[in-house]
Amino acid sequence: MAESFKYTGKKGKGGELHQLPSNENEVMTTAQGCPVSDDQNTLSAGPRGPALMEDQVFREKIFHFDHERIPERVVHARGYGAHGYFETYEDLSDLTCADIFQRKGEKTPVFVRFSTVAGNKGSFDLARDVRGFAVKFYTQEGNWDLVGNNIPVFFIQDAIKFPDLIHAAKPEPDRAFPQAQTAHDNFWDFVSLSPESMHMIMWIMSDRAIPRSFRFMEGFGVHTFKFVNKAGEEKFIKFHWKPKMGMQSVLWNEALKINGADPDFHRRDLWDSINAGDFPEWELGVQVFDQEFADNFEFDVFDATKIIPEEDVPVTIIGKMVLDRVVDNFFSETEQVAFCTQNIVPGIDFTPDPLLQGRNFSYLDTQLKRLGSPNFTHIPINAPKCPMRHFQQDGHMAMHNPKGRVNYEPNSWVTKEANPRACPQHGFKSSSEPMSGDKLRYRSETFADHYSQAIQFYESQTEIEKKHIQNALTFELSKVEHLHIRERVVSHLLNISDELANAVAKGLGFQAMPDKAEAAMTPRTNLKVSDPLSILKNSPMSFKGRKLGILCSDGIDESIFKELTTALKAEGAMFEVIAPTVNGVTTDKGNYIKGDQVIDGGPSVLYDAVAILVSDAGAKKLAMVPEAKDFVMDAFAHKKFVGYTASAMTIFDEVNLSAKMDAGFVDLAQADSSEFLKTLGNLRYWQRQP
Ligand code: HDE
Repeated sequence: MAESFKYTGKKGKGGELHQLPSNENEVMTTAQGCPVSDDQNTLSAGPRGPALMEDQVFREKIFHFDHERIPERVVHARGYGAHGYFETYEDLSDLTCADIFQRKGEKTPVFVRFSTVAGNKGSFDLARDVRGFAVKFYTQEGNWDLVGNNIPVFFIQDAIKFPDLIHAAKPEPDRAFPQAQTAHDNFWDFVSLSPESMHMIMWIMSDRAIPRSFRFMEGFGVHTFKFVNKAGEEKFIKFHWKPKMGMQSVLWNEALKINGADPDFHRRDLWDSINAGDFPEWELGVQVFDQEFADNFEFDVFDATKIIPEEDVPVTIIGKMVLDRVVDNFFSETEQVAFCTQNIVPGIDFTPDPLLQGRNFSYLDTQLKRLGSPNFTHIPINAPKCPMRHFQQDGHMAMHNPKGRVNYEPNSWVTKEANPRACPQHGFKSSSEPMSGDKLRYRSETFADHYSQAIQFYESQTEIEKKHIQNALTFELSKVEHLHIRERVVSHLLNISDELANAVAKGLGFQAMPDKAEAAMTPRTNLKVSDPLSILKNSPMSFKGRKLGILCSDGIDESIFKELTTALKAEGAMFEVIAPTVNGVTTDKGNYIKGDQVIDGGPSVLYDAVAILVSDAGAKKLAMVPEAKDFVMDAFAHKKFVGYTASAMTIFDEVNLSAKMDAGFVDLAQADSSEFLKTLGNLRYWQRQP
């Protein structure tokens, strides 16, 4: 900004300026660059007269504001993004010629957007829902978008059913509720009439659908893709993201309460951890298999309602992704980022999976609607970071057009600008596949097995996780008004597990069990249990990256507080001080500890575990505060570990917990902090049954 534009601090004619005069401020301008003298008072005819049309500053400001919104995404509207990099572990040139996988140790910039599916942009983070896990790799041979989810299968097998699925899942059209949840008639009506969704139903009724954080969830490319090497040799690929810190989910009752206490729980978690320098990491793994495996596998590898168990084809880790930078501006980056499944690069290719084929149309199409111009690739977050040379031109908001006289091909000009030419050696080539068949609307018979992998998923869970699936189904169906829909769902469950069907039928108070749904193919009951399908069988055993809520009062034991918080920091864990006032508390040594939350602002559902560090006098006061009592009772009910000192017993007495104290309660005056942290690594005291 030129020196002459420095703010002068003079009063505008119409009234007071709201900015403090300062030589530091740059002069505000209109979007056309014209310096503005007063942007708080409209030009008017006299101090109390009507506004004047002439006021171009007013008109420009309001005009722009009126046009601030763009259509939210038709699905995955609520999301949160971050920047980072992908590091290639090994040269994979024997498998693929994708440039990103050629050089060990190379780092490629990425942008990631996590999302929920059904809720609108302003909905809450802990909806029971699939999470989108979309990664844009800015490779040296173009942008590669791996637009995946945190669940490796999908509801439907053919993209033409997608509008029906989403209509059924979103709020019902007459009443416009419920928001961000599938617990209503239309959803369960649709899925119970689409048995292909039963495997996915097991996943979304499991704890995968209520992750503790984006940082603690897996991601999947879902479809089978292809890797192609320089020699044109192909392998089939399934992509997996494995969180370095392991998986973790919340309990359903916690989710309900978190949504009230902090609807931004997941986005805040990502923002906070990146800003704290605790950068989330995932490793990228691939399952690699060939045509022979595909021909002999029990299911069709192009059917997106099926997984390939890791026991059959192990996941080979090929690199890692680190998210190390939050966005500068949510709208410019997270909202405007445009993922397209069609964005692949030489060395990666599609397969005929009918869901993937349909997606390749939908994503490009939807970006035009959302971003308003075919030039959405000119928006910095979408622009490749490698050179681009083509003859596409003009259109709304074109930021760069081909230079010079030539904008067509073939041409015989020899200028540099006229030179981009398709290159058979280096350009993207679709892998060649023989095709034949009649033009018809097919659903392949190889897609007909709808229950076998649902059984495998259910049987692979621990008893605790099975119970959660039973409870989730009971909860969801209890919100369904029509008995015949509830019954139809249970009739499918009978094909998956009698135990599950009985538990849900009992939970719903059924008088009689419906008949088993007719299966297009007899379900296989011989699929082996697969441990990677369970979250709890793969627990991280560490408190790193997790958060302890420390409920404090004035007069607390400073040495215990210091020892505990030093150990937490050393572990790479976070903590917050929850105090009677946000100003904080004074310790027994007269020192001051800053508060992070007041008691009703920091309920225990926001933390992975809690500590109650109070003085005798503090405990007496807190025992009378309903929110402090909820803090302790919820922590207990949610099977959290509770660190405490003797004074806390006054609060435990008040909420009738003293007699129920179990090994999940750790006396911090007895155990040292490293022992407590080791215990916290178990994340929950599952043995505590209600
Ligand atoms: Fe999407 N999906 N989808 N989807 N999807 C969109 O594209 C669609 C599917 C996924 O953070 C939309 O830009 C169809 C599977 C993610 O910006 C839209 C079908 C998987 C995101 C669309 C599917 C996904 C989207 C809406 C059935 C996991 C958010 C806005 C064939 C592998 C990306 C947009 C972001 C978004 C269409 C099914 C993942 C309309 C037609 C399967 C993570 O184009």
